[in-house]
Amino acid sequence: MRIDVVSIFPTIFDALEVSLLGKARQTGLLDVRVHDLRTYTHDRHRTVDDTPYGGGAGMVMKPEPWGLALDDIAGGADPRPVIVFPSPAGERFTQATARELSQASHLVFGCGRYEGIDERVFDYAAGLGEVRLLSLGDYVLNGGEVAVMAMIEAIGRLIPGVVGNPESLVEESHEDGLLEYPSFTKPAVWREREVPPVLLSGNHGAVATWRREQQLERTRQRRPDLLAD
Ligand code: 6GU
Repeated sequence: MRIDVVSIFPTIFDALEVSLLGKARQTGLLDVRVHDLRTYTHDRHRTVDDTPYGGGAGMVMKPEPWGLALDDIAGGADPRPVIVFPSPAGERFTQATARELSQASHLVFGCGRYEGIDERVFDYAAGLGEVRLLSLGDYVLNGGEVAVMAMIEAIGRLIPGVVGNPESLVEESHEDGLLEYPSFTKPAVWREREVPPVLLSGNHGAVATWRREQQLERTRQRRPDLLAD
């Protein structure tokens, strides 16, 4: 999978060089390229923002650098990429979104800062690829960079070969609409706290039943919204 990221803080994405995703880049499973939006400006101050028409607080990202960046990165790309703009005003990014995007061969992430990007950029981008505005949840980050890091990690680990043991992808929170069951390792007693005896019983059926009950109970307590659907 090819991933392009456009940002005014490209070094934030240095963290993608470590851990599983770093390995996937080394082995060629993931081709991540980070672009500094300011390289697509032409003025002496490399300006990427301006005041909003109609007034109001904050600054808006100018369309011209975004147009040049998108032309360079997504223009004429075959197949057409999926172009993601992280935004607290977007659709919710979920495990299902991560699965869907892990099937794409080329993703482009455009990270906005300030009060957002000039709205016309999204319409222009729709001429170059499939545009998605995606939000991590109902809170506000200063910019899209940290959200895009999270999305790349959620998507990247679903690409075949990135996670060594594919079975570890199945029994996880959100894969079956429930939270994950609790996990324990040795020692069997630690600081007076015992591992649930069923896990030491060797009875695989009883273990599976207990884990399912734990998943349901935790989901009911912590995330009743997941059981509503
Ligand atoms: Cl995707 N971007 C920003 N700026 N804030 C967010 C978000 C995204 N998701 C939740 N808050």
